[in-house]
Amino acid sequence: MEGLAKYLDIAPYVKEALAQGKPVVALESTIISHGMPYPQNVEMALAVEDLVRQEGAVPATIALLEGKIKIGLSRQEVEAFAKAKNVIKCSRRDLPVALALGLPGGTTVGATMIGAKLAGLSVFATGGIGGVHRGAPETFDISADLEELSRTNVCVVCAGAKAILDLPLTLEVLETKGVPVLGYQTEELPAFYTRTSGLRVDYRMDSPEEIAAVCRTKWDLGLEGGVLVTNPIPEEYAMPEEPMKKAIEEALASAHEEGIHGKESTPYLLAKIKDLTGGASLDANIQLVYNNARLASKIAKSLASQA
Ligand code: PSU
Ligand code: MN
Repeated sequence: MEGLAKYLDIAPYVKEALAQGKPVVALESTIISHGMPYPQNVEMALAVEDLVRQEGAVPATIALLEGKIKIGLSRQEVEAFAKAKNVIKCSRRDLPVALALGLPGGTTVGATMIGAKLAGLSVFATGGIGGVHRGAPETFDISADLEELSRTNVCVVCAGAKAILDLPLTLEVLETKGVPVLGYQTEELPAFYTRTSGLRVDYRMDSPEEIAAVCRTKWDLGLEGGVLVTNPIPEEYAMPEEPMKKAIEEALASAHEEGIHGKESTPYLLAKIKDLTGGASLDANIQLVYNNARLASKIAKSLASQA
């Protein structure tokens, strides 16, 4: 086998869906390996796939297994992956290493976009994208997710950038990189655990069809890069603002004290915030992923119907 085919393993059910022009929704795997503890991670990963199916689309969880970018994991693969201890968190720079050495890899938003594009999928649901970290003017910690959004043609549905980030700076970088930030039924950028941030999105969209039309138009024009859809967490699952702010501040302070940096930052902060909120932030995180998967399925259906 040569070239790309050597590294890409598309599950037969995904291939079939693509051949028949059915809507497919890509799902990431760093959220499984590094974003949530076991066993909630496996419960979330399987439930989100069921939700996509219920919406009439086909789910394709993407991860690196045995030297291949696997597009569409089986139930057994999801279960084994969720329990594995030696998984590498992979963004663009890690992909060639994990694949060449045959190491298991969780794909971040950025790396999942790469996998999705290679397989021909254009819609992807996650929790929250990475962005510009607080203190980035000194640390230069800006998520590779933003770079990927600027170059890879995938529609990413998220609940906003994670509230642990510097949201105004994240929006500035997205603007510079030409990534439209769309608010689903909102003018305000959602902040992951909460529905509000005090910041505006670029454009409000009221239907999945409008979002699909923006994606199609961007790509028809040959404008490279993604479209970012921000979908607020449902009211009933949103975290209260003030305690959340405090938990985030506290988590950031302990990350600083412990010298956490680079790719460890986001997993550390998510885990710390979970502990500080007595597990409530994890419940919110799971619910916002479900909400995003539902919307992504509708967008994928609209794109597929007009292909
Ligand atoms: N969304 C979640 N939980 C997560 C992530 C997203 O609800 O753990 C992951 C995604 O894989 C995203 C990564 O790409 O966090 C961002 O990591 P970093 O800040 O190091 O780029
Ligand atoms: Mn980073």
